Amino acid sequence: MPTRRHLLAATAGLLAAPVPSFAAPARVLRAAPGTASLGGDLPETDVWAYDGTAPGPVLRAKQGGRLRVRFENALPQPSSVHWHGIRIDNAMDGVSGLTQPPVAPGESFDYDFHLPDAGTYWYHPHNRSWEQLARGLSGALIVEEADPPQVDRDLVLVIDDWRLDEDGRIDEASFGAMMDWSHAGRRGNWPTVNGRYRPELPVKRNERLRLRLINTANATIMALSLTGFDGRLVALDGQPLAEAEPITDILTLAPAQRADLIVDVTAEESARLDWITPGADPYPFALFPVSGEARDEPLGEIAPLSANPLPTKLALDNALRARLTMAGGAMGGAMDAYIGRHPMTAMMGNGKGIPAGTGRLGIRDLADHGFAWSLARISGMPADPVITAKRGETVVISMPNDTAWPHAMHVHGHHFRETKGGPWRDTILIERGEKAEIAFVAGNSGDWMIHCHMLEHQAAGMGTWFRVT
Ligand SMILES: [Cu+2]
Repeated sequence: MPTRRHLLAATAGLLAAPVPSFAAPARVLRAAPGTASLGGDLPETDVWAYDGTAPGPVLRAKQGGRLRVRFENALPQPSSVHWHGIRIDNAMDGVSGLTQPPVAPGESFDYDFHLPDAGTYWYHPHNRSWEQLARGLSGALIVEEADPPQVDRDLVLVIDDWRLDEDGRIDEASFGAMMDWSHAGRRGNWPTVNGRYRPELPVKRNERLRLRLINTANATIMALSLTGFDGRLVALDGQPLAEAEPITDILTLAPAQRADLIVDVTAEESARLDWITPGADPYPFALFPVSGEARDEPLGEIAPLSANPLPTKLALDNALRARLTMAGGAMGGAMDAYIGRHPMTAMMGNGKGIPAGTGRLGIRDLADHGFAWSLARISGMPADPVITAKRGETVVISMPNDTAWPHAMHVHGHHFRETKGGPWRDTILIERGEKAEIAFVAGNSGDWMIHCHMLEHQAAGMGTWFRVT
């Protein structure tokens, strides 16, 4: 029987020993109702925030290291945190109802995962995402290279659009509106960069910047244009491009997509980031007033970033193949589908009740239950995975978009490329009537979602899952 003296001695010994690194305390990330200054002439807006800010804090970690975060839920709803784009342990993917139970109000969950890839990622809730993101919950996750490119400053630009009512409050009346769910999703009327309407971000002439653009909007496809900068596009969705490419006149970012640019400030007075909409003048998202000079001449050539250790050998000939046809939505013609029977389906739909074990339903019946879209003729999460792959196996998924709307399809835990070539991505925009065929190597074992990142589309049925064994 140990005595009190023994215990004291043992404790003293522990305190004297060096603290092992795995015992380092996790960073706390607390989601709670709060307020935010969204800029312009708005009064403070009631939002839901991580650590009191919307967007949440920029989390930074080193490639090859671990991220340990204790998520505390002080929201009035269950929630969970998804680490978008990270090739992650499945148990840490943060999908409520699939990889973990939702974290109840007042509860917490410890996330602890390895970071294999450098790049620009982000985090957001994966329970009632369509409401929780629209209320302000999202933030940037930056994984730093061991050999970062030479820049003067690294600027994270979280691009969002809020839907506010006439009093400048978050428009709650339209949460769950079928008009959004079956059309383009919830589009906003208050564009912000880093949570502020048209912020002014001072720069110096000939300053070299790394710009990390992240589209955290619920549903808006951002067509962006930069003026007064000269540089290169170096990464998409966190993954370095093989070559540093010229920046196109319009840079399109679908919801959840990211772009890393390395640019030199060439403007004399002010550079800008504009939002381009057809038939309208460019709309300034952010202004970059120039004061002073970083150097006489811009720095030289911009080199590509070092590649991440992705599994890039795609065995297309022996691949496991699946077809996920997108159907439904307004103006999409007739659709019929089975309602999925996975427990998560209940969290996706608008809560009007899911009939158990339903047969095939027409679009009117689907709409009655909060569904408007299907993948492979199922609305919501199927009871069984759509694909079961062995770890290391190449998977090819063909995704024809048979709807009248574009969709931004996101694969969890994996980066993929189109079989016709192109960059590695974790989210791909597929226009109406188009078809994408993507390929990736099945990575970590577990259950992974594939869904539209237009969050109203996901909620209204455009989400499914696959298993890696
Ligand atoms: Cu969609």
